Amino acid sequence: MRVVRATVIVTSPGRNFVTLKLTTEDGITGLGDATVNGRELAVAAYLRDHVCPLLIGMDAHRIEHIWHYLYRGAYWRRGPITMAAIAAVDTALWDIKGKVAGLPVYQLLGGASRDGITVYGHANGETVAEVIDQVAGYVDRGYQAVRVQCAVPGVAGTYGVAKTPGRPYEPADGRDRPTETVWSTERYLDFVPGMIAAVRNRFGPELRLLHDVHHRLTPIEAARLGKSLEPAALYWLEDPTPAELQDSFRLIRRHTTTPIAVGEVFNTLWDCEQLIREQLVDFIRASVVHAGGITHLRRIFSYAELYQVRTASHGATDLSPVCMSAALHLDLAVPNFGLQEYMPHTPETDAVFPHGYHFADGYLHPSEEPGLGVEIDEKLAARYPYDPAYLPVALLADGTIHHW
Ligand code: CS2
Ligand code: MG
Repeated sequence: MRVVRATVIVTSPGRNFVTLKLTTEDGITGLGDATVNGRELAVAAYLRDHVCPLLIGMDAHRIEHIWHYLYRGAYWRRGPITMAAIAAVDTALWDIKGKVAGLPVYQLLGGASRDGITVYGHANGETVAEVIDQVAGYVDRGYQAVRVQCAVPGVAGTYGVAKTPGRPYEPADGRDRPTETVWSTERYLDFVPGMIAAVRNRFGPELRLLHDVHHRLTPIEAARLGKSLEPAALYWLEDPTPAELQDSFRLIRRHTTTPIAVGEVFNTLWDCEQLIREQLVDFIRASVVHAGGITHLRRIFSYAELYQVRTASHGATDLSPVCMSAALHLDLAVPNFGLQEYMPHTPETDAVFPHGYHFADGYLHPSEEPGLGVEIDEKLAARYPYDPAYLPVALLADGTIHHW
């Protein structure tokens, strides 16, 4: 079953998405997400110029072989751009295989290990009272887990807090260059434990509470934060410190039992091999689109299973409904599923990517359609041309560029 067409679709229904569409000789199509927030056109070019021409004539059934052709065969391995491109090809091939088999992809991965996917929502606000209101809204809608972020007093433009209440705090909004925000570790560390304690006191012990640091702390600062949050029994503390140096998580571990989640910027197993093997983290947040597709993410999750590390795939709005759909099929099948992030897309995005996954009673359920159960309305997509946008940068008061 040969691939006869490979097209890259760039569309911006409220934010930018890059999608690969593969077509086989018998007219079956498959979709893959290739979006890298703020660097979208780099992946589009990598796909169009270097990958799509190679796919024409290949047997669409040989998913594992094609994955290695693009990875081992390329000399230049890893990195977000390469791995997002490989991910898109891989995801589209699983979609095609499901359609050919007449089965949803999770059935090809071993079938359902659970009845639904537990997801967490995003509560964020300018004040603790606003955050508490938002958490209450999620609890009312049946959510069992909520991430809490609050504007830090005196830190203008705290990342993770929506400018328009109820809208995603994303998309990236720096049109010509990144917006500049100011970061203060001192104010942040002073404020966050009290904010989270207030939410915990209001909602009791059962609700799973999460908090994302976005890599802003040094290892010892992260250790201090983890320790101070122990009474609040967080479900996880996310990205407490940049993870290039995997050893730094040993230092955090030495000081706190607060569970740690990392990995939304990881691209392969090699980015987290030590973190998992030494049990330095509790949740692995790698995603289908940024970690080489279903094939490679499944490998990461299987490795994590050996060490009792659970899955927690990234699911922000810069990952398209194609990626969300693929994540849900994998989440349903793997034995060590932990929690799935779920930030609903805007109605404009949902219209461009009609999909069958749906939320009910605190769980997301993948589509039962053959394949991934998501399509792209190309006519509608064409009405939303690429719109340049950058994520913000954070600076210290003296102008030093701080970590993302
Ligand atoms: C965040 C994301 O969802 C998360 O946990 O860290 O909002 C992240 O900042 C964006 O996806 C960046 O592209
Ligand atoms: Mg995060």
